[in-house]
Amino acid sequence: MTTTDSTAATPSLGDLGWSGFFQQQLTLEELEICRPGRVFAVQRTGLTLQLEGAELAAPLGGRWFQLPVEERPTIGDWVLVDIAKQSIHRLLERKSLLKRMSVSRPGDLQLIAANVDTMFLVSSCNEEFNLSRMERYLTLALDAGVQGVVVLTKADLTDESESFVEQTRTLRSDLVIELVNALDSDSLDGLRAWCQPGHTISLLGSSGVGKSTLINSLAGDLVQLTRDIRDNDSKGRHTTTHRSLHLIPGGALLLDSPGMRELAIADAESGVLSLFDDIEALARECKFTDCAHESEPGCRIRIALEDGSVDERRLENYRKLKREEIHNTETVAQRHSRNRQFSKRVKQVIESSHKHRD
Ligand SMILES: Nc1nc2c(ncn2[C@@H]2O[C@H](COP(=O)(O)OP(=O)(O)OP(=O)(O)O)[C@@H](O)[C@H]2O)c(=O)[nH]1
Ligand SMILES: [Mg+2]
Ligand SMILES: [Zn+2]
Repeated sequence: MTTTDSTAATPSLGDLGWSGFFQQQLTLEELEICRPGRVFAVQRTGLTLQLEGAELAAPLGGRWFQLPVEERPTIGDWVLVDIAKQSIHRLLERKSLLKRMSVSRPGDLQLIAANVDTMFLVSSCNEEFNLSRMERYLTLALDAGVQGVVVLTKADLTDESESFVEQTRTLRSDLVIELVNALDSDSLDGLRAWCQPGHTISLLGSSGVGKSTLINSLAGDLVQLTRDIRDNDSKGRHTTTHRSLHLIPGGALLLDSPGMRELAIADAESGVLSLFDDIEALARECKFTDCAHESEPGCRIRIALEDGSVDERRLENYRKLKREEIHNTETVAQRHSRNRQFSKRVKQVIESSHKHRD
């Protein structure tokens, strides 16, 4: 483990997002032997931790990789560092967790970020804009108890920016929407209101929408590489390749991530239920028990569709997300139960080998 003392102004634990929620998890013994550190970057076999007054490169030993994905540290997590042993003592309970189904490991979860307060869901006012995709991100945020804010970038490149705002508003009437030019710092005052000291904000969205550009403009500095301006709208190339956390002047912690191609929601039942609470309420009002709310004449949802109070695209996406959520919740539960059985079996084998030795 290597420690580098920060020469710049040293952030306090509070500046890094520490609060009573984490403090009260420490035992008396841990208070003596450990120091808290926040995960600022995750490498293949180690973590970059920010401690009060020091940065630390901490290796992740093999035992961590035997744990289920959810129990391994991810970016934004708080861990306790055993100072004498110079190793990670344990992971602290999270205030929030953003996760999705893994693209590379089917059936497995992938953690996006931990202890996030606000999600900036970044989308641009051009052909990238997609309401059904935005609903996926909002489901994720609602499920994790994270405040979602929609940031519409590239307002300077279209005459129709208000129409993008209006369309976004159909997702939920109480949605916070910010229309910006990510390159123009003056247009970001609405976003600055969210950038409170110690507040963690995860910027998520497709590649090329301007996440890193926003971070640079909010930080007032070039902290992240952005796509070459001449290459503004090319698809399929990711400029940001690793997740990283940035403490910006003014106090917030901004989390940059590579653009996501696919966002398959995981076991996010409460997220789906709250994003589509109006449709759920209509389903409960439907006079038919056992109604699939598809084509039955007199069905409450069908009536709402016909009188225009429910939008067809939105209803279709609700159905799709609900099916996906039910399927993935089962997959995740099955995997958990397999893991538990496996751990039990390993324990039994170890115990019986000890018995034979005794
Ligand atoms: N005119 C204009 N250009 C923008 C705006 N936002 C981003 N850009 C440009 O769009 C390109 C992509 O921006 P990035 O910040 O690299 O996008 P990103 O979301 O970080 O992309 P990945 O790192 O690949 O996920 C850059 O050339 C930016 O200068 C905007 O609001 N207006
Ligand atoms: Mg980027
Ligand atoms: Zn019905």
